[in-house]
Amino acid sequence: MVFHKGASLLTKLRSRAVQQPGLRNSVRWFQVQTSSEVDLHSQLKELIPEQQERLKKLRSEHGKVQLGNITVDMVLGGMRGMTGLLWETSLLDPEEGIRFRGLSIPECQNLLPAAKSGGEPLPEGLLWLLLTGKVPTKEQVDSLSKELRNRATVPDHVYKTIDALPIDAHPMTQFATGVMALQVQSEFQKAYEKGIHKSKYWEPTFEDSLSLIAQLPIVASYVYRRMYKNGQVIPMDDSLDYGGNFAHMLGFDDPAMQELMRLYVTIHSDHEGGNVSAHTGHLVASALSDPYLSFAAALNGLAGPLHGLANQEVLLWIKSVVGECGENVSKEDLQKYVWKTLNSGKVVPGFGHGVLRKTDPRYTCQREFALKHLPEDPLFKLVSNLYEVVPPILLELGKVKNPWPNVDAHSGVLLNYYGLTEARYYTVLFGVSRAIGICAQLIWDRALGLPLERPKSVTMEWLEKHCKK
Ligand code: NMX
Ligand code: MLT
Repeated sequence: MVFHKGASLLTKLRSRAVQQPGLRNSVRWFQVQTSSEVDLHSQLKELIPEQQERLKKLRSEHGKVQLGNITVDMVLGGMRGMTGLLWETSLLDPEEGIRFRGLSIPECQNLLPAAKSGGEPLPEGLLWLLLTGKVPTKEQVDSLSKELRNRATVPDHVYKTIDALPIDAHPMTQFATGVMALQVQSEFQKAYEKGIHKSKYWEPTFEDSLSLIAQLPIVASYVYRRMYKNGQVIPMDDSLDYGGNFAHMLGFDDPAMQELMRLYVTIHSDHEGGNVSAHTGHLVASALSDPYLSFAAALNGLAGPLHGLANQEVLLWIKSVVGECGENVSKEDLQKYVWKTLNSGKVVPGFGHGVLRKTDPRYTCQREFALKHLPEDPLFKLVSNLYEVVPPILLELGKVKNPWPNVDAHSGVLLNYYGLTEARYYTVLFGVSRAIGICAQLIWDRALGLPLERPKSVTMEWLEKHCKK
């Protein structure tokens, strides 16, 4: 049975695209599959030559067009606002939030195939969309689910490598170590050692990427079960899709938790190219490091508290609020707690963003999920109160560019509600999800022959002299 909720939305989008040329560009890639005959690999093979031509034309016709000025502030300020990367799979608008190949999160929820009627999108469908720019049919998604299950065998040495770490090593350390151990199976590395022609790089990159994506939930759930469930591992269920299986292997069989996992993986998958994890993956891969090496590097960036670890920090912070003020904390006491955090030189986790200037739509869709499934949960109510209390305080500080909540402000209370209470583990879930975006772009990096990334750096002395001229 095919669950395509979005037929009418699709018609609306198409007619809007015809009326508005700007929108037409943003949905340039957007198509719905009409046939399920071709597999993902064959589709990519078909798409690559036309995209290579497109890039060639862009370069030859517009290579010298300026995209803005680089200021000293940008160089000293973490390159904020500096356009410097090509990233095809998604684009972030500061006001609207993320679009995956032109589709917003609500559009993905409407258009991508689901496990059940009216349900959350299947992450495999998003992977297909990111790779091809086309909304897949349910049959195509099912066949990709099956392919991922077929690739989901983790070599024994990976478990042994993880087991060599202390049991209380941070879950992200255990997870990234597991990914490094997976690297020994890299097809790209083998092909490179044999002297593969550069025009073929994308093929072993595709192989490695799919195997990596397939095996990550197994490694991740191994870490979880090792740390928190006495090492009792749960095998994969062949009747389940990617997100459902991940929840199952972690030990959660509530259908609502499986739906949450599908949504979670989908919305955390990609956030254009400049965020720390995506950028790191892209940078490392630009040296022709294989997908395992590149993704392990990305994970190490994700493990930082200003990036992916913020989801852990948020739940720990919320629990510290409850510890000090109780579950039914008043807004006045919440305000005091926020000020106490700020006055002790810490950030309020889950608020602010390097690009976004409005509430993150990934926060909004998690809020909608909570309103539907857990409206009475005390921690959800606390998160809702924080939405009112924190932004005015951050604005009062006078330096915060975006006082609104980001994706991490909400994810923890949803997971906690379904029993996944171990906050230190949360960034691993983000990591499994982020592989989908990073690997999809990485395949295109190789297909388009993108070069080694090597920006110029300067010293303070150089800047001082330059500015005096
Ligand atoms: N709480 C307190 N101070 C903040 C916050 C916050 N939530 N957000 C920004 N600021 C401060 C920031 O530390 C900086 O202070 P200073 O000049 O003293 O160094 C000042 O405001 C200006 O920063 P912005 O330009 O607004 O933000 P920037 O682009 O540098 O950083 C974040 C973006 C996301 C790192 C920052 O907002 C932050 O630290 N947020 C809390 C951590 C968080 O939620 N991270 C997750 C981001 C999403 N993700 O998943 O990766
Ligand atoms: C992400 O999802 O990567 C974060 O929101 C951080 C970012 O986009 O910079």
